[in-house]
Amino acid sequence: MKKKIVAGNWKMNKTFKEAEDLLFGIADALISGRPDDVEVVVCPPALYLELATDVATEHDFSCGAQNLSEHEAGAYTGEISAAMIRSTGAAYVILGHSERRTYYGEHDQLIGKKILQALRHELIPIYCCGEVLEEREAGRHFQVVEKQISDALSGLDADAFSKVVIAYEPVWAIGTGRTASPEQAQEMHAFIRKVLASHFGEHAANDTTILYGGSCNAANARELFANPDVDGGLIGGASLKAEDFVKIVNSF
Ligand code: 3PY
Repeated sequence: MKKKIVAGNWKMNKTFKEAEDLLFGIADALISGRPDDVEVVVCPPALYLELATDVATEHDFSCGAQNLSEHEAGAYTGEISAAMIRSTGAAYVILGHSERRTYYGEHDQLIGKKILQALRHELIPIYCCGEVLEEREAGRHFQVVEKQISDALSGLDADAFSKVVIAYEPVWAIGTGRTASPEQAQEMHAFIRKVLASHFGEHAANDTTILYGGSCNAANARELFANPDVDGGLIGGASLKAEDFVKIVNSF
């Protein structure tokens, strides 16, 4: 079932004390008002997940991790498993973010394995896809996103796919202050829905939550979220200030 979601991707930011302040800041700001039909998800560094899920449970929001291992358990120094993440009470995990693709060489076959691992442990994957600037300028953005989706998701059956959330994040809009225009976002989201329909059927595609990510902030969220195929946002920098983040939540 399609939901509206606003998810904050904190990336590698905040010390423990700062994380605590931000979590309580978000909780307080949400108390002052929020739409009933928007799920709020906070994705801090994994180290703070247990703290975050404690605050989230009391204040009616959810938490997610930013990555997980494709392995179940064992000798993988530095890795964090899906079972560990789930055991903190987290419900979501961001997978395939362009920073993981660019800096850690993650590709869609690996991301596909991570998606399966998340689903095995009842975590909802937020699968990120999106083209780089040269691909958009060369007019290949639809082709690129279609291939990413096919490579990472087409192995899922309809039931498994029904749990996946998609985030379209044009790489040229991440950390650059440049945002896709509402028209560009809508055009790509509608295209993604068409690709999903060809793999999983029209009904499943219409039920899929597709978020926009890439310099989405309190000033542009309303225009982006007004589009029929934009079901919310995956928020980077603007999720690091409680007031801005909750303004985005209230942009629906
Ligand atoms: C951004 O907005 O910068 C993001 O990468 C969100 O994931």
